[in-house]
Order: sequence, then structure tokens, then C-alpha cells
Amino acid sequence: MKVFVFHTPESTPTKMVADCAIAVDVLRATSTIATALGSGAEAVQAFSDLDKLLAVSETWAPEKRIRAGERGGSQVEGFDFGNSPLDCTPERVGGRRLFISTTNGTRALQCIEAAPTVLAAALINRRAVVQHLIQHQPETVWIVGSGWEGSFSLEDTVCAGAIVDGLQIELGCSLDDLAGNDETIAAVSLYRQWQDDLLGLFHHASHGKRLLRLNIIEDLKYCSQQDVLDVLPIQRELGVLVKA
Ligand code: 3SL
Repeated sequence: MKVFVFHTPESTPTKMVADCAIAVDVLRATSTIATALGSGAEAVQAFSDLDKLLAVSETWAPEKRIRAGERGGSQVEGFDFGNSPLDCTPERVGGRRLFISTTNGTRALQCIEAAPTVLAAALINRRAVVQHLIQHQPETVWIVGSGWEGSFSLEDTVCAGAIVDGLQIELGCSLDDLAGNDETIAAVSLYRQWQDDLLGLFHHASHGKRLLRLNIIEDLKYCSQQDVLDVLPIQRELGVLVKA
């Protein structure tokens, strides 16, 4: 198994796909997706285009759907939810499909949707992702950070590092055995530096600061937890993720 980390969707190769591709948007899209599925949502359907989301979800009965839209960190007007994982309670999402569009996370999912296996990872469900990789041993794995509008995000790359660190510990192999590119080594180094203070790292992160300016501190605390959700979001059909 060789793991390649890409800090942004824009930095992924265009002429090939991995055997298993993993989208990471710790703040907050993939944390929200894992939480919604953990709370009993029927599925999560991701869109990078808001109008397409509205058109597709319109064919679903209102009591069977939730529309979640975020731009610039704020909820899109007319939508049921913004992009807070804390809104995804069993009472609110149980048995419903979450139609979601965010600034970066859903774009990252779209960028890798052609891979045979597509997963959504965050710190909260990191162990479930590591267990899947150990069990299935895909030859090539891409971990793709969502970033922010094409720029690097500390929180996504530290999560990629957490996944690779978990793999190395479970497999007992060297980092060189696992790493497919330098970004993977950099991600693990970042994680080992900050693994005991991930919330502290989020306070340094540009997107963390953006959310703090919007008084969204509770989401930062929630998303900085590790391995608290045994949920693996896996793509069942293009753009539709279910709980494995
Ligand atoms: O960029 C995204 O996809 C979002 O996760 C950003 S926010 O945390 O909802 O602002």
C-alpha cells in the first residue's frame, strides 16, 4: 500500500485515479458527513453546485430530505442547515437524506468521485478509515485535503498525517514503506507535532480563525476530537455516500 497526500484538490493528478481516494475537510464538511451518517441519515448526497442540489432534492419529499448549504462559512439563505456537524442530531437527520454543498469539501469529493473506492475522513472518524485501509489493503491511496479555495489547510493535512500515523502503527512498517510522496511525510510530521493539541492548531489555522470570527467555537472543539465516531462514509454511487 502506497499513500499519497495532496494538500488541495487542485494538486491531484488529472490523468489517473487511486484505488482508494479519501476526501478530508475537517472544518467542517467531512466531519458533518460522518456525523450525519452516525446519526442515522439515510445517505449524504454531495454537490459543488447549489442550484443542482436544489433541483435534485426537489424530487424528494420534504420530510425525507435536509438541505445543507454553506458559503464563506455561513448558512446559505433558504437552506435547512449550514455546515455544522452539531446540527446533525438523530432527531433532525434520522431516516433523511442530507443534500449538502459547501465551499471546498464537496468540491474535493467531486474531484475524486471516479475512484473505485471513495471515502470521507475527518479526525473524529480517523480510526474507522485506518481500519478500512488495513482490511482492504488498496495498492494506491490518495488522501486529498479540501483546503480553502485552492490554498493549503493545516487541519486537513494534519488529519492526513493522523491517518498515515495510524496505518504505520498498525502495520509496524517504516514511513518510507508507506509514503508515496513527500507530502505524506510532511503530513505525518505535522501530526506528530500537534497530536496532543489539535484544537490549539485549529486556532492557528486560517480557516479556524475564520470560523472563530463567526463565533463557531463549539464546532472547532467537536471537530478536533480523534476517533470518537466509528462511522465510515463510503461512496455507493456518484456523489452519494452511505455508512459502510
Ligand atoms: O469549505 C468547506 O467545504 C466548509 O467545510 C467550510 S465551513 O467550515 O463550512 O465554513
